[in-house]
Amino acid sequence: MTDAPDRQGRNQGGRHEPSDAAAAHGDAYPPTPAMLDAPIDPDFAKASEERLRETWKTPKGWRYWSAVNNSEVGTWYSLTAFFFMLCAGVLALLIRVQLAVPDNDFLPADTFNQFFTMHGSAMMFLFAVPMFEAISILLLPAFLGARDMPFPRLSAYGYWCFLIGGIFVLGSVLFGVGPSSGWFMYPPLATKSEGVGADIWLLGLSFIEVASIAAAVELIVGVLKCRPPGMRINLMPLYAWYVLVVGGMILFAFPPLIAGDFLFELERSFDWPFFDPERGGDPMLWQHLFWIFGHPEVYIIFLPSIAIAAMVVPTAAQRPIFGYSWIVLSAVGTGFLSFGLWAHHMFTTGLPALSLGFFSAASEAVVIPTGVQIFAFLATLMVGRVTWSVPMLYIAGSLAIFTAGGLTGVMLALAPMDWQVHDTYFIVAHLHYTIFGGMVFPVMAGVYYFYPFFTKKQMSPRLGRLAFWLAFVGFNVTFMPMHFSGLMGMPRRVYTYPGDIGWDLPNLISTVGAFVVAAGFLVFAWDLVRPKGRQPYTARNPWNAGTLEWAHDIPDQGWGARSIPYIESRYPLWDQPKLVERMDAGRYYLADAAEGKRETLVTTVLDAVPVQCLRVGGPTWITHLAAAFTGGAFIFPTFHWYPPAIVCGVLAIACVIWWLWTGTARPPEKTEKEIGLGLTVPIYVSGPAAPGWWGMWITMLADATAFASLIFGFFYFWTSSDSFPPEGASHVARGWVWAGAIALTASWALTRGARVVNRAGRAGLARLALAAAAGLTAAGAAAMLWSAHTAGLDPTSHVYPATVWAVLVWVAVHVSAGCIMQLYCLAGSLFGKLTPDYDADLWNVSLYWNFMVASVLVAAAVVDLLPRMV
Ligand code: HEM
Ligand SMILES: [Cu+2]
Repeated sequence: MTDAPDRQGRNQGGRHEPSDAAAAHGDAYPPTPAMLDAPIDPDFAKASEERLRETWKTPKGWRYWSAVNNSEVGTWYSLTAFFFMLCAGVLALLIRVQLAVPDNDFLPADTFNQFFTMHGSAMMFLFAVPMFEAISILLLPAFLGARDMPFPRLSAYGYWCFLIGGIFVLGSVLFGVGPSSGWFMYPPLATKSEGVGADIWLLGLSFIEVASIAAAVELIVGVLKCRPPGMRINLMPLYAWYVLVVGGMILFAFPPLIAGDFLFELERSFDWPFFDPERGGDPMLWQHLFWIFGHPEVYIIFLPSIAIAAMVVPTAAQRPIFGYSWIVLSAVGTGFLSFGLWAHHMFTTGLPALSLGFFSAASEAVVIPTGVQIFAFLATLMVGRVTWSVPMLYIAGSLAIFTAGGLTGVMLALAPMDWQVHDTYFIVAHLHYTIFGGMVFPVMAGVYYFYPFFTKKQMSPRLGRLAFWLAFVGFNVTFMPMHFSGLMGMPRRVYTYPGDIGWDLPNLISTVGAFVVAAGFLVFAWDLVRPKGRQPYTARNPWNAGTLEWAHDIPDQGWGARSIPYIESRYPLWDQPKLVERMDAGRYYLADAAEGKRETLVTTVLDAVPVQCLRVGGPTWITHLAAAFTGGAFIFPTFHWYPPAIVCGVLAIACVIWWLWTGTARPPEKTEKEIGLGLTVPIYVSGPAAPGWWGMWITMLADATAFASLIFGFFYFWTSSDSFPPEGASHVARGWVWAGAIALTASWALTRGARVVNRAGRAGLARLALAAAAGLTAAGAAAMLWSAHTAGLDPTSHVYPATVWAVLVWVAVHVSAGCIMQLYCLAGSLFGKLTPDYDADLWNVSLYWNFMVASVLVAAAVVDLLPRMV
């Protein structure tokens, strides 16, 4: 079948690639067996090994915390996410204690509200999504034989943001000021709620979402640009495909929520009435924005676990996965479909019948790609010789639980069923069945499976089985009865209930079950952290897996792979017999660190032909500072302390500038470098071949999605309300809006022009263009804001002026960032960081401005033209 790994058709150069990339290497690429067997000088091999070790060594002592390498950051990240999960789990136990018996007064009502809100929010935002990113940061470079992620300092920054934000959000319940309106924060309950709880939720979680998006960008670029030579896109391990799909989903799912948070916080802090019906607002807009995020979120959580299963299953069956391309297609399909389902969370809000039908059908349809993936796994297991390892046990348990959750999901996707059980414990049962089956058990399987990879030690199979049975039985004892209490009418989010309506028994059983689950997690956690010092190192590839990560060194080395291999198969360890031996001998690429700089290989997107030797950042403290100040900029506004927030914001920007200036796109000491096997590649690349350019593109997709969500809000009000704009409302001053738009368009043209003339060697002209562009940007941003101010638009009076202001403020802030970038390039040109040959910064900044000019024009049209149309 077409699915079999193709071992003949090596890199012929894809159509969309610089197809000459492979040809440019001539006879040197791909490597022939003769080249790979050529003798190497043992002294040189030893010396290069030493240099490599020195370059990649992890700092010792307190400097350890300045590390940025993916193995350190990934470990901290996953342990932190696991810790947050345990905290959220303790809250769940307290909830269950309160609900164990009727009329209980163990927790006061408000505390109970804070606990379930924090339980849900922490599980979703501090555990489920970050856990995927953490595990991926940890594993991805190993899957790809890369030395590190393409932007290691960005991962470190993301981690420190996550830690600060997580402690801040979770800590609020300790002081009794946590959010209490449920994990989806519906207005008007949440807009009107007293205290800082809702602000902590909005700002703290936005901060974490920004970090999540940063990690997603990095993971996507890692998959696209940092694969080993020869690993064409259809030879990638399935996990990498899932990273691509899930990363893409994060890019499109989180920004609507961030846009919603932005509007919500403007309402809470400054009384701009987006969700207040008395002044034209509409609480339903929040529900849409939340669930456009919230439903894909479910799949963002679930697909990575499928990805883990896709790595465990072939190993357990000892044969290649069945239906590779079908699995990839279904994963992509699930990703797309999941964006079309959000309204099934809103079946009871009085949507039109047609929408109900559409969203109901779409919700049923998503079963198909999900089913394809599960059947592909079952088929692989059926034709293979399955070894019942502990990871397989967890996978089997997860399939059973997930299927049960999927079945109740199919029931709920029918609107009439949903009307009956909406907001009851039936939903609580359903959501935990899907989440435990779709995330918790697969992650535990992954931990057992990959533990020998991380630590070179084994977890105990005996404890593993014990933990599994406790968690599995406890889980069903907890959540199965909730189906019945739900059908009996017990609403979710109630802190107590009377004793005479038959809810006591199922609730008591649930509480007992919850403690059994907790016991299972404790056994698991103990097995995870118990000292294993005296245990001997495991074998190198203890499960006899076929994928590249198991070629790792024992004991661990910071360099990841001694040399970066040439890959010809999906299961190189099974199909390329001499691979590991040659990797270890340093026969492949980048076996040396001659200049003592951390380097990894960049390849083309489709065919993985080497195109660049990328220098990546090493240990630093600047990321911690940047994260702390970013945290301040988000955290102070929760308490309405704006001056310190502004100071923190400015300092955060200063840190980021310093970090980019000193650590990225520095002109190298030589243009090209020999990377082994007779191959020479450039060290510095700008434009579409460079990872940084891809990083900018992908970031801007997320940013554009957030902007599109704001515009969606505008259209939503415009179409669903007849007082938008209200009669006799004043509009923005047309002349000023368009003057601003023209200035900003000119600024965009000048930035692009600067790139062209700089390339042509006319640096002076480029500087002039950049200086003029920066001036025009400032003027343009001011003109756009002025257009609303001078027309006397009062954002607190009605949702119409508020929405206009929100769009204009968004644009003004973004172009101001663009102004800083223009000045950054200008300074780069003046101080020799940016030259006609080394102009990556200017490429990235003009790419940013392409997006800016589009949003400026859309904004001008929307605020000026749309409202005057009848
Ligand atoms: C020992 C494990 C767990 C137990 C005993 C548990 C228990 C509960 C209970 C009883 C509720 C309903 C609270 C109420 O409506 O009053 C709830 C809600 C929720 N749980 Fe869990 N849970 C567990 C694990 C998880 C996990 C692993 C996740 C996700 C990764 C999760 C996500 C949620 C969410 C999103 C809600 C909804 C919160 C809200 O209504 O705002 N739970 N949980
Ligand atoms: Cu959904």
